[in-house]
Amino acid sequence: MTRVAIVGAGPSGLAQLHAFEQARAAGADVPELVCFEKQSDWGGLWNYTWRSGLDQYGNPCHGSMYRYLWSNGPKECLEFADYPFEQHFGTPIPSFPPREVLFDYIKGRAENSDVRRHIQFDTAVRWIEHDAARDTFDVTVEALAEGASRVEQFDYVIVATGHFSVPNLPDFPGFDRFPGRILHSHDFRDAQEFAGKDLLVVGGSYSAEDIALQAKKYGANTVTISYRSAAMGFPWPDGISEVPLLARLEGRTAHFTDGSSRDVDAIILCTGYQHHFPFVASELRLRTANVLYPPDLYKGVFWIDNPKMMYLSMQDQFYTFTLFDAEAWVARDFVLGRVTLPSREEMAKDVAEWRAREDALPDPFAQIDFQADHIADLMVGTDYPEFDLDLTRAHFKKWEHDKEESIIGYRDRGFSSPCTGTQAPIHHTAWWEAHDDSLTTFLARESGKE
Ligand code: FAD
Ligand code: NA7
Repeated sequence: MTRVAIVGAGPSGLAQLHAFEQARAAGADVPELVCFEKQSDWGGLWNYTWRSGLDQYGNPCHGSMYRYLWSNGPKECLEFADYPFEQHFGTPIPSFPPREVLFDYIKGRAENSDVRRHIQFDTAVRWIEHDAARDTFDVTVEALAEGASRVEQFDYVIVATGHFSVPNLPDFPGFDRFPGRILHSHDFRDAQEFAGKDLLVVGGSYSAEDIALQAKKYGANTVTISYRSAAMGFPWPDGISEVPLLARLEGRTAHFTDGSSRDVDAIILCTGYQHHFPFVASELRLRTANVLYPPDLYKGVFWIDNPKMMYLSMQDQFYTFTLFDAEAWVARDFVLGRVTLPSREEMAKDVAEWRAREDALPDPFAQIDFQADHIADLMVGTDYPEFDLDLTRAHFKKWEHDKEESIIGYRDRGFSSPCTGTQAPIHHTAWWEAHDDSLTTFLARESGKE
Protein backbone atom coordinates (compact mmCIF):
# COMPACT_ATOMS: atom_id res chain seq x y z
CA MET A 1 0.00 0.00 0.00
CA THR A 2 1.13 3.54 -0.76
CA ARG A 3 2.41 5.28 2.37
CA VAL A 4 2.55 9.02 3.05
CA ALA A 5 4.60 10.56 5.88
CA ILE A 6 3.49 13.94 7.17
CA VAL A 7 6.02 15.62 9.45
CA GLY A 8 4.41 17.92 12.01
CA ALA A 9 0.85 18.25 13.32
CA GLY A 10 0.62 22.01 13.40
CA PRO A 11 -1.98 23.89 11.33
CA SER A 12 -0.39 22.82 8.05
CA GLY A 13 0.11 19.14 8.94
CA LEU A 14 -3.47 19.04 10.22
CA ALA A 15 -4.68 20.70 7.00
CA GLN A 16 -2.96 17.90 5.09
CA LEU A 17 -4.55 15.14 7.14
CA HIS A 18 -7.94 16.85 6.89
CA ALA A 19 -7.63 17.19 3.08
CA PHE A 20 -7.08 13.46 2.77
CA GLU A 21 -10.01 12.72 5.09
CA GLN A 22 -12.28 14.92 2.95
CA ALA A 23 -11.29 12.88 -0.10
CA ARG A 24 -11.92 9.65 1.79
CA ALA A 25 -15.35 10.88 2.85
CA ALA A 26 -16.10 11.56 -0.82
CA GLY A 27 -15.21 7.99 -1.71
CA ALA A 28 -11.51 8.23 -2.67
CA ASP A 29 -9.10 5.41 -2.00
CA VAL A 30 -6.69 7.12 0.41
CA PRO A 31 -3.16 5.82 1.08
CA GLU A 32 -1.84 5.02 4.55
CA LEU A 33 -1.13 8.29 6.35
CA VAL A 34 1.39 8.57 9.18
CA CYS A 35 1.93 11.92 10.85
CA PHE A 36 4.93 12.30 13.17
CA GLU A 37 4.72 15.04 15.78
CA LYS A 38 7.53 15.65 18.22
CA GLN A 39 5.34 17.47 20.74
CA SER A 40 2.80 15.72 22.96
CA ASP A 41 -0.18 17.47 21.39
CA TRP A 42 -1.25 18.98 18.10
CA GLY A 43 -1.65 22.61 16.99
CA GLY A 44 2.01 23.48 16.40
CA LEU A 45 2.84 26.99 17.55
CA TRP A 46 -0.76 27.50 18.70
CA ASN A 47 -0.25 24.80 21.35
CA TYR A 48 1.17 27.19 23.95
CA THR A 49 4.04 26.06 26.12
CA TRP A 50 5.61 27.80 29.10
CA ARG A 51 8.83 26.05 28.23
CA SER A 52 11.63 27.76 26.42
CA GLY A 53 15.10 26.53 25.53
CA LEU A 54 14.81 22.75 25.69
CA ASP A 55 11.69 20.62 25.95
CA GLN A 56 11.11 17.76 28.37
CA TYR A 57 13.16 15.43 26.16
CA GLY A 58 16.13 17.77 25.87
CA ASN A 59 15.25 18.77 22.30
CA PRO A 60 14.92 22.39 21.15
CA CYS A 61 11.54 23.70 22.25
CA HIS A 62 9.29 24.32 19.22
CA GLY A 63 6.99 26.94 20.75
CA SER A 64 7.49 30.62 19.87
CA MET A 65 4.10 31.93 20.94
CA TYR A 66 3.67 33.95 24.09
CA ARG A 67 0.96 34.66 26.61
CA TYR A 68 -1.60 37.32 25.68
CA LEU A 69 -1.03 36.76 21.96
CA TRP A 70 -4.05 37.86 19.95
CA SER A 71 -4.36 37.25 16.23
CA ASN A 72 -2.38 39.90 14.40
CA GLY A 73 -4.53 39.66 11.25
CA PRO A 74 -8.32 39.44 10.81
CA LYS A 75 -9.54 35.89 11.39
CA GLU A 76 -11.66 36.25 8.25
CA CYS A 77 -8.41 36.09 6.25
CA LEU A 78 -7.55 32.66 7.65
CA GLU A 79 -11.02 31.10 7.85
CA PHE A 80 -11.31 27.46 6.75
CA ALA A 81 -13.72 27.54 3.79
CA ASP A 82 -15.16 24.16 4.82
CA TYR A 83 -15.42 25.01 8.52
CA PRO A 84 -16.42 28.64 9.14
CA PHE A 85 -15.89 30.24 12.54
CA GLU A 86 -19.64 30.52 13.01
CA GLN A 87 -20.03 26.78 12.58
CA HIS A 88 -17.39 26.11 15.24
CA PHE A 89 -18.45 28.67 17.84
CA GLY A 90 -22.19 28.64 17.07
CA THR A 91 -22.24 32.43 16.96
CA PRO A 92 -20.35 35.23 15.22
CA ILE A 93 -17.19 36.21 17.10
CA PRO A 94 -14.93 39.29 16.78
CA SER A 95 -12.22 39.47 14.14
CA PHE A 96 -9.07 39.34 16.30
CA PRO A 97 -9.32 36.41 18.73
CA PRO A 98 -6.69 35.52 21.30
CA ARG A 99 -4.47 32.47 20.76
CA GLU A 100 -6.57 30.05 22.81
CA VAL A 101 -9.63 30.77 20.68
CA LEU A 102 -7.80 30.09 17.43
CA PHE A 103 -6.26 26.96 18.94
CA ASP A 104 -9.79 25.78 19.75
CA TYR A 105 -10.88 26.47 16.17
CA ILE A 106 -7.95 24.54 14.68
CA LYS A 107 -8.66 21.61 16.99
CA GLY A 108 -12.38 21.70 16.14
CA ARG A 109 -11.93 20.91 12.47
CA ALA A 110 -9.29 18.29 13.17
CA GLU A 111 -11.54 16.55 15.69
CA ASN A 112 -14.50 16.63 13.30
CA SER A 113 -12.53 14.89 10.60
CA ASP A 114 -11.05 12.47 13.12
CA VAL A 115 -7.44 12.88 12.02
CA ARG A 116 -5.87 12.28 15.42
CA ARG A 117 -5.73 8.56 14.77
CA HIS A 118 -3.02 9.16 12.15
CA ILE A 119 -0.69 11.05 14.49
CA GLN A 120 2.18 9.56 16.46
CA PHE A 121 2.94 12.09 19.19
CA ASP A 122 6.24 12.47 21.05
CA THR A 123 7.87 11.19 17.89
CA ALA A 124 10.56 13.25 16.15
CA VAL A 125 11.67 12.77 12.58
CA ARG A 126 15.46 12.57 12.66
CA TRP A 127 16.37 11.90 9.03
CA ILE A 128 14.73 11.76 5.61
CA GLU A 129 16.55 10.43 2.56
CA HIS A 130 15.49 9.12 -0.81
CA ASP A 131 16.34 5.63 -2.03
CA ALA A 132 16.58 5.99 -5.79
CA ALA A 133 16.54 2.24 -6.47
CA ARG A 134 13.25 1.72 -4.65
CA ASP A 135 11.96 5.26 -5.29
CA THR A 136 10.90 5.49 -1.65
CA PHE A 137 11.97 7.61 1.28
CA ASP A 138 13.70 6.20 4.33
CA VAL A 139 12.39 8.12 7.31
CA THR A 140 14.20 7.71 10.61
CA VAL A 141 12.03 8.54 13.60
CA GLU A 142 12.68 8.57 17.31
CA ALA A 143 9.99 7.72 19.86
CA LEU A 144 11.12 10.31 22.39
CA ALA A 145 9.75 8.81 25.58
CA GLU A 146 11.46 5.48 24.89
CA GLY A 147 14.49 6.91 23.10
CA ALA A 148 13.93 4.24 20.45
CA SER A 149 14.74 4.88 16.80
CA ARG A 150 13.45 3.06 13.74
CA VAL A 151 13.44 3.53 9.97
CA GLU A 152 10.27 3.34 7.91
CA GLN A 153 9.72 3.51 4.15
CA PHE A 154 7.31 5.96 2.56
CA ASP A 155 6.31 6.75 -1.02
CA TYR A 156 5.70 10.42 -0.30
CA VAL A 157 6.95 12.81 2.38
CA ILE A 158 5.24 16.07 3.31
CA VAL A 159 7.28 18.34 5.59
CA ALA A 160 5.03 20.59 7.68
CA THR A 161 7.39 21.55 10.47
CA GLY A 162 6.95 25.32 10.30
CA HIS A 163 9.72 27.89 10.07
CA PHE A 164 9.24 30.17 13.05
CA SER A 165 11.02 28.12 15.69
CA VAL A 166 14.75 28.33 15.19
CA PRO A 167 15.96 31.85 15.98
CA ASN A 168 18.16 34.02 13.84
CA LEU A 169 20.49 35.36 16.51
CA PRO A 170 22.79 38.26 15.60
CA ASP A 171 25.55 39.37 17.95
CA PHE A 172 26.29 42.99 18.85
CA PRO A 173 29.43 44.44 20.51
CA GLY A 174 28.97 44.61 24.25
CA PHE A 175 26.31 41.87 24.50
CA ASP A 176 28.78 39.73 26.43
CA ARG A 177 28.99 42.36 29.19
CA PHE A 178 25.36 43.48 29.32
CA PRO A 179 24.14 43.22 32.93
CA GLY A 180 20.59 42.17 32.05
CA ARG A 181 18.66 39.57 30.15
CA ILE A 182 19.10 39.15 26.40
CA LEU A 183 16.63 36.84 24.72
CA HIS A 184 15.17 36.10 21.32
CA SER A 185 11.45 36.50 20.65
CA HIS A 186 11.32 32.68 20.38
CA ASP A 187 11.90 32.56 24.16
CA PHE A 188 9.59 35.46 25.09
CA ARG A 189 6.63 34.22 27.14
CA ASP A 190 5.07 36.64 29.65
CA ALA A 191 5.27 40.39 29.09
CA GLN A 192 4.77 41.03 32.80
CA GLU A 193 8.42 40.09 33.26
CA PHE A 194 9.30 43.49 31.81
CA ALA A 195 6.91 45.61 33.88
CA GLY A 196 8.66 48.75 35.09
CA LYS A 197 11.68 48.06 32.85
CA ASP A 198 13.29 49.98 30.03
CA LEU A 199 13.29 47.49 27.19
CA LEU A 200 15.21 47.37 23.94
CA VAL A 201 13.58 45.46 21.08
CA VAL A 202 15.76 44.79 18.01
CA GLY A 203 13.92 44.18 14.72
CA GLY A 204 11.48 45.85 12.38
CA SER A 205 8.77 43.32 11.63
CA TYR A 206 5.77 41.54 13.18
CA SER A 207 7.48 40.23 16.30
CA ALA A 208 9.12 43.56 17.12
CA GLU A 209 5.83 45.35 16.63
CA ASP A 210 3.72 43.00 18.70
CA ILE A 211 6.21 42.33 21.51
CA ALA A 212 6.87 46.05 21.91
CA LEU A 213 3.13 46.64 22.25
CA GLN A 214 2.67 43.68 24.61
CA ALA A 215 5.48 44.83 26.84
CA LYS A 216 4.05 48.35 27.09
CA LYS A 217 0.51 47.06 27.59
CA TYR A 218 1.67 44.94 30.52
CA GLY A 219 3.63 47.69 32.22
CA ALA A 220 7.07 48.26 30.68
CA ASN A 221 8.38 51.73 31.46
CA THR A 222 9.73 52.39 27.98
CA VAL A 223 10.28 50.32 24.85
CA THR A 224 12.89 51.34 22.29
CA ILE A 225 12.63 49.56 18.95
CA SER A 226 15.85 49.42 16.95
CA TYR A 227 15.44 48.72 13.24
CA ARG A 228 17.96 47.68 10.60
CA SER A 229 16.35 48.70 7.29
CA ALA A 230 13.41 50.98 7.98
CA ALA A 231 11.27 52.21 10.85
CA MET A 232 7.83 50.61 11.00
CA GLY A 233 6.50 54.12 11.48
CA PHE A 234 3.29 53.29 13.32
CA PRO A 235 1.69 55.87 15.60
CA TRP A 236 3.15 54.30 18.76
CA PRO A 237 1.63 54.96 22.16
CA ASP A 238 3.61 57.08 24.63
CA GLY A 239 6.66 55.21 25.87
CA ILE A 240 7.42 53.38 22.60
CA SER A 241 9.85 54.87 20.11
CA GLU A 242 11.89 53.74 17.12
CA VAL A 243 15.59 54.32 16.54
CA PRO A 244 18.06 53.06 13.91
CA LEU A 245 20.21 49.97 14.35
CA LEU A 246 22.04 49.16 17.55
CA ALA A 247 25.77 49.82 17.18
CA ARG A 248 27.09 48.63 20.55
CA LEU A 249 26.40 48.37 24.25
CA GLU A 250 28.52 49.88 26.98
CA GLY A 251 27.28 48.41 30.21
CA ARG A 252 23.53 48.97 30.07
CA THR A 253 23.82 51.90 27.66
CA ALA A 254 22.74 51.08 24.11
CA HIS A 255 24.32 53.20 21.38
CA PHE A 256 22.62 53.45 18.00
CA THR A 257 23.96 54.23 14.53
CA ASP A 258 22.44 57.73 14.54
CA GLY A 259 24.62 58.59 17.56
CA SER A 260 21.75 58.47 20.08
CA SER A 261 21.87 56.29 23.19
CA ARG A 262 19.52 54.90 25.87
CA ASP A 263 19.96 52.99 29.11
CA VAL A 264 18.09 49.68 28.96
CA ASP A 265 17.38 46.84 31.40
CA ALA A 266 16.66 43.99 28.98
CA ILE A 267 16.97 43.22 25.29
CA ILE A 268 14.66 41.16 23.08
CA LEU A 269 16.00 40.19 19.67
CA CYS A 270 13.02 40.11 17.32
CA THR A 271 15.34 39.26 14.48
CA GLY A 272 13.37 36.51 12.78
CA TYR A 273 13.85 32.82 12.27
CA GLN A 274 15.77 30.31 10.18
CA HIS A 275 14.30 27.71 7.87
CA HIS A 276 16.04 24.83 9.58
CA PHE A 277 15.66 21.24 8.42
CA PRO A 278 18.62 19.31 9.86
CA PHE A 279 16.56 16.13 9.51
CA VAL A 280 16.40 16.34 5.69
CA ALA A 281 19.17 14.95 3.47
CA SER A 282 21.07 17.68 1.69
CA GLU A 283 19.69 16.99 -1.80
CA LEU A 284 16.10 17.30 -0.52
CA ARG A 285 16.64 20.18 1.89
CA LEU A 286 14.92 23.51 1.35
CA ARG A 287 17.28 26.45 1.80
CA THR A 288 15.58 29.81 1.85
CA ALA A 289 15.15 33.14 3.55
CA ASN A 290 11.71 34.20 4.78
CA VAL A 291 10.14 35.07 1.41
CA LEU A 292 6.73 34.78 -0.24
CA TYR A 293 7.95 32.39 -2.93
CA PRO A 294 10.86 30.19 -1.78
CA PRO A 295 13.23 28.72 -4.37
CA ASP A 296 13.02 25.13 -5.64
CA LEU A 297 9.39 24.56 -4.68
CA TYR A 298 6.95 24.29 -7.59
CA LYS A 299 3.68 25.96 -6.60
CA GLY A 300 5.41 26.63 -3.30
CA VAL A 301 4.96 22.94 -2.43
CA PHE A 302 6.78 20.41 -4.65
CA TRP A 303 10.54 19.93 -4.40
CA ILE A 304 11.40 20.29 -8.07
CA ASP A 305 14.20 17.70 -8.02
CA ASN A 306 11.84 15.11 -6.56
CA PRO A 307 8.19 16.22 -6.25
CA LYS A 308 7.27 13.27 -4.07
CA MET A 309 9.00 15.36 -1.43
CA MET A 310 6.70 18.25 -0.49
CA TYR A 311 6.81 21.18 1.90
CA LEU A 312 3.85 23.06 3.33
CA SER A 313 3.72 26.59 4.72
CA MET A 314 7.32 27.53 3.96
CA GLN A 315 6.33 31.01 2.76
CA ASP A 316 6.44 34.26 4.64
CA GLN A 317 2.84 34.67 5.60
CA PHE A 318 0.13 37.22 5.15
CA TYR A 319 -2.26 34.35 4.55
CA THR A 320 -1.89 31.40 6.90
CA PHE A 321 -4.55 28.70 7.29
CA THR A 322 -6.11 29.54 3.90
CA LEU A 323 -2.74 29.15 2.21
CA PHE A 324 -2.00 25.92 4.08
CA ASP A 325 -5.36 24.47 2.98
CA ALA A 326 -4.72 25.40 -0.65
CA GLU A 327 -1.29 23.77 -0.48
CA ALA A 328 -2.60 20.68 1.30
CA TRP A 329 -5.35 20.16 -1.27
CA VAL A 330 -2.86 20.29 -4.16
CA ALA A 331 -0.38 18.00 -2.39
CA ARG A 332 -3.20 15.54 -1.71
CA ASP A 333 -4.38 15.62 -5.32
CA PHE A 334 -0.85 14.91 -6.52
CA VAL A 335 -0.61 11.89 -4.20
CA LEU A 336 -4.05 10.70 -5.33
CA GLY A 337 -2.97 10.94 -8.97
CA ARG A 338 -5.45 13.71 -9.76
CA VAL A 339 -2.72 16.19 -10.65
CA THR A 340 0.22 15.63 -12.94
CA LEU A 341 3.23 17.91 -12.77
CA PRO A 342 5.17 19.35 -15.71
CA SER A 343 8.84 18.59 -16.41
CA ARG A 344 11.55 19.72 -14.02
CA GLU A 345 12.56 22.48 -16.46
CA GLU A 346 9.03 23.82 -16.68
CA MET A 347 8.65 23.73 -12.91
CA ALA A 348 11.95 25.58 -12.46
CA LYS A 349 10.88 28.20 -15.04
CA ASP A 350 7.55 28.70 -13.30
CA VAL A 351 9.23 29.14 -9.90
CA ALA A 352 11.71 31.62 -11.43
CA GLU A 353 8.83 33.69 -12.85
CA TRP A 354 7.05 33.89 -9.52
CA ARG A 355 10.27 34.80 -7.75
CA ALA A 356 11.07 37.53 -10.26
CA ARG A 357 7.59 38.91 -9.73
CA GLU A 358 8.09 38.86 -5.96
CA ASP A 359 11.38 40.74 -6.30
CA ALA A 360 9.58 43.56 -8.11
CA LEU A 361 6.73 44.00 -5.59
CA PRO A 362 6.69 47.63 -4.49
CA ASP A 363 4.83 47.46 -1.16
CA PRO A 364 2.80 45.30 1.25
CA PHE A 365 -0.38 45.87 -0.76
CA ALA A 366 1.25 44.28 -3.81
CA GLN A 367 2.62 41.50 -1.57
CA ILE A 368 -0.92 40.72 -0.38
CA ASP A 369 -2.13 40.44 -3.98
CA PHE A 370 0.87 38.28 -4.83
CA GLN A 371 0.09 35.79 -2.07
CA ALA A 372 -3.62 35.81 -2.92
CA ASP A 373 -2.68 35.09 -6.55
CA HIS A 374 -0.54 32.20 -5.33
CA ILE A 375 -3.54 30.78 -3.46
CA ALA A 376 -5.80 31.23 -6.50
CA ASP A 377 -3.20 29.44 -8.63
CA LEU A 378 -3.05 26.55 -6.17
CA MET A 379 -6.80 26.12 -6.05
CA VAL A 380 -7.35 25.78 -9.80
CA GLY A 381 -8.77 22.33 -10.37
CA THR A 382 -9.08 21.32 -6.71
CA ASP A 383 -12.39 20.75 -4.94
CA TYR A 384 -11.57 23.17 -2.10
CA PRO A 385 -14.89 24.87 -1.29
CA GLU A 386 -15.51 28.27 -2.81
CA PHE A 387 -14.96 31.35 -0.71
CA ASP A 388 -14.50 35.02 -1.53
CA LEU A 389 -10.72 35.31 -1.91
CA ASP A 390 -11.02 38.82 -3.34
CA LEU A 391 -12.80 39.93 -0.19
CA THR A 392 -9.81 38.76 1.87
CA ARG A 393 -7.46 40.80 -0.32
CA ALA A 394 -9.59 43.86 0.43
CA HIS A 395 -9.66 42.96 4.15
CA PHE A 396 -5.88 42.67 4.34
CA LYS A 397 -5.44 46.04 2.63
CA LYS A 398 -7.91 47.68 4.98
CA TRP A 399 -6.09 46.05 7.89
CA GLU A 400 -2.81 47.61 6.71
CA HIS A 401 -4.50 51.02 6.68
CA ASP A 402 -6.08 50.38 10.09
CA LYS A 403 -2.63 49.66 11.55
CA GLU A 404 -1.26 52.88 10.12
CA GLU A 405 -4.18 54.74 11.65
CA SER A 406 -3.96 53.15 15.11
CA ILE A 407 -1.50 50.44 16.05
CA ILE A 408 -3.20 49.91 19.41
CA GLY A 409 -6.69 50.11 17.90
CA TYR A 410 -6.54 48.05 14.71
CA ARG A 411 -7.75 44.93 16.55
CA ASP A 412 -10.92 46.74 17.56
CA ARG A 413 -12.34 46.47 14.04
CA GLY A 414 -14.69 43.91 12.54
CA PHE A 415 -14.53 42.24 9.11
CA SER A 416 -17.00 40.16 7.13
CA SER A 417 -16.58 36.46 6.51
CA PRO A 418 -15.47 35.36 3.01
CA CYS A 419 -17.33 32.10 3.66
CA THR A 420 -20.66 33.11 5.20
CA GLY A 421 -20.78 36.87 4.63
CA THR A 422 -21.44 37.44 8.35
CA GLN A 423 -20.12 40.71 9.72
CA ALA A 424 -17.99 40.17 12.84
CA PRO A 425 -19.13 41.94 15.99
CA ILE A 426 -16.76 44.31 17.78
CA HIS A 427 -15.31 42.94 21.00
CA HIS A 428 -16.61 45.32 23.61
CA THR A 429 -13.31 45.55 25.47
CA ALA A 430 -10.74 47.47 23.46
CA TRP A 431 -7.64 45.31 22.85
CA TRP A 432 -5.36 47.81 24.60
CA GLU A 433 -7.53 47.46 27.74
CA ALA A 434 -8.17 43.71 27.49
CA HIS A 435 -5.73 41.96 29.82
CA ASP A 436 -7.60 38.66 30.12
CA ASP A 437 -7.10 36.69 26.92
CA SER A 438 -8.83 33.46 27.99
CA LEU A 439 -11.30 31.75 25.69
CA THR A 440 -13.95 31.79 28.39
CA THR A 441 -13.76 35.52 28.89
CA PHE A 442 -13.55 36.26 25.19
CA LEU A 443 -16.60 34.14 24.33
CA ALA A 444 -18.64 34.75 27.48
CA ARG A 445 -18.34 38.47 27.10
CA GLU A 446 -19.35 38.09 23.56
CA SER A 447 -22.60 36.40 24.43
CA GLY A 448 -23.26 38.91 27.19
CA LYS A 449 -22.75 36.54 30.11
CA GLU A 450 -20.36 38.84 31.96
P1 FAD B 1 3.95 25.14 13.22
O1 FAD B 1 2.76 25.76 13.82
O2 FAD B 1 5.27 25.64 13.59
O3 FAD B 1 3.87 23.56 13.49
C1 FAD B 1 4.91 22.69 13.10
C2 FAD B 1 4.80 21.38 13.89
O4 FAD B 1 5.85 20.50 13.45
C3 FAD B 1 4.99 21.58 15.39
O5 FAD B 1 3.93 20.95 16.07
C4 FAD B 1 6.33 20.89 15.68
O6 FAD B 1 6.40 20.32 16.96
C5 FAD B 1 6.40 19.84 14.58
N1 FAD B 1 7.78 19.43 14.26
C6 FAD B 1 8.82 20.24 13.99
N2 FAD B 1 9.93 19.51 13.72
C7 FAD B 1 9.57 18.21 13.83
C8 FAD B 1 10.27 16.98 13.65
N3 FAD B 1 11.56 16.94 13.29
N4 FAD B 1 9.59 15.83 13.87
C9 FAD B 1 8.28 15.83 14.21
N5 FAD B 1 7.57 16.99 14.39
C10 FAD B 1 8.20 18.15 14.17
N6 FAD B 1 -0.39 33.19 12.11
C11 FAD B 1 -1.62 33.71 12.06
O7 FAD B 1 -2.40 33.33 11.19
N7 FAD B 1 -2.05 34.64 12.96
C12 FAD B 1 -1.26 35.04 13.97
O8 FAD B 1 -1.67 35.87 14.79
C13 FAD B 1 0.06 34.50 14.06
N8 FAD B 1 0.87 34.86 15.08
C14 FAD B 1 2.10 34.30 15.17
C15 FAD B 1 2.90 34.65 16.24
C16 FAD B 1 4.14 34.10 16.41
C17 FAD B 1 4.97 34.50 17.59
C18 FAD B 1 4.63 33.17 15.45
C19 FAD B 1 5.99 32.58 15.60
C20 FAD B 1 3.85 32.83 14.36
C21 FAD B 1 2.58 33.38 14.21
N9 FAD B 1 1.74 33.04 13.14
C22 FAD B 1 0.47 33.57 13.08
C23 FAD B 1 2.20 32.20 12.03
C24 FAD B 1 2.24 30.68 12.26
O9 FAD B 1 3.44 30.30 11.65
C25 FAD B 1 1.10 29.93 11.62
O10 FAD B 1 -0.13 30.41 12.11
C26 FAD B 1 1.10 28.41 11.85
O11 FAD B 1 1.36 28.06 13.18
C27 FAD B 1 2.07 27.66 10.95
O12 FAD B 1 1.69 26.32 10.98
P2 FAD B 1 2.67 25.12 10.62
O13 FAD B 1 1.90 23.88 10.86
O14 FAD B 1 3.23 25.34 9.28
O15 FAD B 1 3.90 25.25 11.62
P1 NA7 C 1 10.44 38.45 10.22
O1 NA7 C 1 9.15 38.95 9.72
O2 NA7 C 1 11.19 37.49 9.38
O3 NA7 C 1 11.35 39.73 10.49
C1 NA7 C 1 12.65 39.65 11.00
C2 NA7 C 1 13.11 41.03 11.39
O4 NA7 C 1 14.40 40.91 12.00
C3 NA7 C 1 13.26 41.99 10.21
O5 NA7 C 1 12.74 43.24 10.57
C4 NA7 C 1 14.76 42.06 10.03
O6 NA7 C 1 15.23 43.29 9.58
C5 NA7 C 1 15.25 41.88 11.45
N1 NA7 C 1 16.64 41.41 11.49
C6 NA7 C 1 17.15 40.27 11.00
N2 NA7 C 1 18.47 40.21 11.24
C7 NA7 C 1 18.80 41.34 11.88
C8 NA7 C 1 20.01 41.87 12.38
N3 NA7 C 1 21.15 41.20 12.24
N4 NA7 C 1 19.98 43.07 12.98
C9 NA7 C 1 18.83 43.76 13.10
N5 NA7 C 1 17.64 43.31 12.65
C10 NA7 C 1 17.64 42.11 12.04
O7 NA7 C 1 10.29 37.76 11.65
P2 NA7 C 1 9.28 38.08 12.84
O8 NA7 C 1 9.75 37.29 13.99
O9 NA7 C 1 9.10 39.54 13.01
O10 NA7 C 1 7.91 37.51 12.33
C11 NA7 C 1 7.78 36.12 12.12
C12 NA7 C 1 6.41 35.61 12.38
O11 NA7 C 1 6.16 35.70 13.77
C13 NA7 C 1 5.30 36.35 11.68
O12 NA7 C 1 4.55 35.50 10.87
C14 NA7 C 1 4.45 36.92 12.79
O13 NA7 C 1 3.09 36.73 12.57
C15 NA7 C 1 4.96 36.36 14.04
P3 NA7 C 1 15.05 43.82 8.06
O14 NA7 C 1 13.68 44.42 8.06
O15 NA7 C 1 15.21 42.61 7.19
O16 NA7 C 1 16.14 44.77 7.91
